[in-house]
Amino acid sequence: MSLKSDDPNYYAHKYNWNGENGQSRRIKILDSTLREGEQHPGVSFTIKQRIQIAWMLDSFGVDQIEISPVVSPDHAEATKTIIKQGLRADIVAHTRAIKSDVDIAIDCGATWVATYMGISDIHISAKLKITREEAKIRALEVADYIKAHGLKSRFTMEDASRTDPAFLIEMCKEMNNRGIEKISIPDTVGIMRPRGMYNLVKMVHDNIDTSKTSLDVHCHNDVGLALANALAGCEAGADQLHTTIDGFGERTGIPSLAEAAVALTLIYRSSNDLRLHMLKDLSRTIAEYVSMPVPESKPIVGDSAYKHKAGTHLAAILRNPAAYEIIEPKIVGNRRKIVFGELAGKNGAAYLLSLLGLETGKHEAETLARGLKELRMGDILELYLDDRLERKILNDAPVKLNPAKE
Ligand code: HCA
Ligand code: CU
Repeated sequence: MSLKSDDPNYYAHKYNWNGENGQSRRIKILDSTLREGEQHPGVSFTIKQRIQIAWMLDSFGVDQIEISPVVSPDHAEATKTIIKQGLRADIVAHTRAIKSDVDIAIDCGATWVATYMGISDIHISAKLKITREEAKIRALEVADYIKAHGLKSRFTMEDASRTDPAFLIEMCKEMNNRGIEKISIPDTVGIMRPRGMYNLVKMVHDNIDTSKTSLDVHCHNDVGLALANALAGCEAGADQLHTTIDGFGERTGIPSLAEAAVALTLIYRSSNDLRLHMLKDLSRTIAEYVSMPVPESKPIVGDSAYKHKAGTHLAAILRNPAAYEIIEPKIVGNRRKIVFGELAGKNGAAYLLSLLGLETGKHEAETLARGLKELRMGDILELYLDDRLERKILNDAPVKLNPAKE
């Protein structure tokens, strides 16, 4: 899909697709709110909440939903019930690379199992306390066990970004030969830069038969690069990235579902049928469940994501919000607001006067703008501005606004 030249995002799109055809292949989403998300301090759901979240994620349109049945009997119960719902998304049971864990997943009725094992030297020595060779034997035994049970599976090369490439490739080839459907390449500690993640995923991609085994990327956000890194991994050949609602996860988490979904749809132009208008509700639901407010500045779903404040911005927004918005708030279930205060300027002031049915001449607008500054009270008032009707009031107002002079 290419944008028309009168679209405000047209040139940005050209830079983004320099030399490419502007249509990326479909990138899938695995959402791990129920597994990685619950690893965030303070996050823990009830069985009912887990089921509700799974339904919402499924109707939003993610491809896979990950949950760990091995954490507790309650998690096993939730996994079992969610699998029974017959959702469209695959339900992926996440377990350690241990046969008894896989048995728990099987008991829950899982058809998709993801096992993980740390394969960097530090994980092998400090966590597993075995040798590389023993780690490999253990991983392959579990892979064979999973295949013998006719399950679809993913193997996660935990701490892949800090693993000796020769060993990583050796392990990936073994899994590939066994017909393991997916390999996850995580940046478990969030150490990568986008180009590094690209190189890592490309290396694995070039060394396996991806018609048999596709690649997932799972990137941690320790330095704030998780989504950028995950997208770079997809550019290098991964076809699925991992998210959680609002980015919850171990420490600082992984990419947020909302940011990933909008990046894929709007910026990467990856064809999908995600119901983006559910994003704000998904975020609100989780915030309620965990009793943690969504930070106002959070992209896409935060309350300030579509607030406009500076006078120059207000002047433009009141005529055409595309001047400062790349996607309309209602598309992602959010709402636009304008903030009135000392920064509002005379265009903002004129609009406020028009809403109140007062005179909106140049003089009145300037007086109010000055008054707002002199109050020294910062932001005084916020108003929704989400439909044409409200802007029509402005357009019908007698005062001729001139943004160039603002
Ligand atoms: C963990 C490990 C993991 C696994 C990722 C995956 C990671 O927290 O137990 O299975 O794709 O970050 O490496 O989340
Ligand atoms: Cu993780």
